[in-house]
Amino acid sequence: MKEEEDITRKRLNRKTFISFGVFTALNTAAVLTWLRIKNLPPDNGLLGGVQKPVRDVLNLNERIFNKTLSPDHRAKTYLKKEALVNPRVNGDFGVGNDFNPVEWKLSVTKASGETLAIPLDEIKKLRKTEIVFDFKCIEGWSQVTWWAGVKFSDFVAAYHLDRETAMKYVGMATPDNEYYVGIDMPSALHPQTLLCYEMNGAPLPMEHGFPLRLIIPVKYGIKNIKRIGTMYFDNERTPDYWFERGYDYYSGL
Ligand SMILES: Nc1nc2c(c(=O)[nH]1)N[C@H]1C(S)=C(S)[C@@H](COP(=O)(O)O)O[C@H]1N2
Ligand SMILES: [Mo]
Repeated sequence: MKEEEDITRKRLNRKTFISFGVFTALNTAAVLTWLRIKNLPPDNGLLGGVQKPVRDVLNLNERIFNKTLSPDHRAKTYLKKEALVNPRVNGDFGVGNDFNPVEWKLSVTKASGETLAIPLDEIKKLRKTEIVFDFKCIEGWSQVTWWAGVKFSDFVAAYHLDRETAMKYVGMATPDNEYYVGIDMPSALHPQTLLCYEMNGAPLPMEHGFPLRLIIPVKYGIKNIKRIGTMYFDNERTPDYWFERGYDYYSGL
């Protein structure tokens, strides 16, 4: 009995020793690689002030996330009967109960500083567009869903927001400012981008962003802000909730 225990202990010791050795070797390799990258001269020209291996990874990210957007780059569409009847709800920042639907108006800050307050009825009078597409969340799930509203491009045309759309970015925030997105203007003006007030042929449910949300099929779910309260324009990137938490600003598909 005693002898067996001894043998087991020796085996264990040997295993621990090997594991520790491998662990140390891997760590040393990682630290050496890091030191090598850190000590490379950052190039302030082409590489934008970071070392080459770091820039390579950033470039790869950009290639993946920021495909040049052209109006012919369309998200695939589906038939209405393919849409989910009860799509899942994800993300409730700025979509809480402390909200008075009766008082809601879309607030649009113009380039002049003047603010428009547009009721939902007025938005519903504009040409209605529907889309069924595969809504993709960055968490790794997607679902085919059916939405309707006014194209962002029709909306800005109806309200003569040309000085505004000549700027590079549009920002949208929930009425309580808890959630906010920044959208590059080409993506906002894309023909599939909607200011949406209906899901599955019925008014937008509260948890999906009543009364008005953004549906922007060329971007991940994070950019599809629910319950828009305010809209504003800028030549600099407007604030973005998930960008501030490390996600890609464009989050394009
Ligand atoms: N106001 C607001 N809009 C939001 C979010 C949020 O937390 N708050 N989450 C986003 C994320 S991550 C996703 S995937 C979609 C989900 O939309 P759904 O709940 O209608 O399926 O909403 C987006 N818009
Ligand atoms: Mo998401």
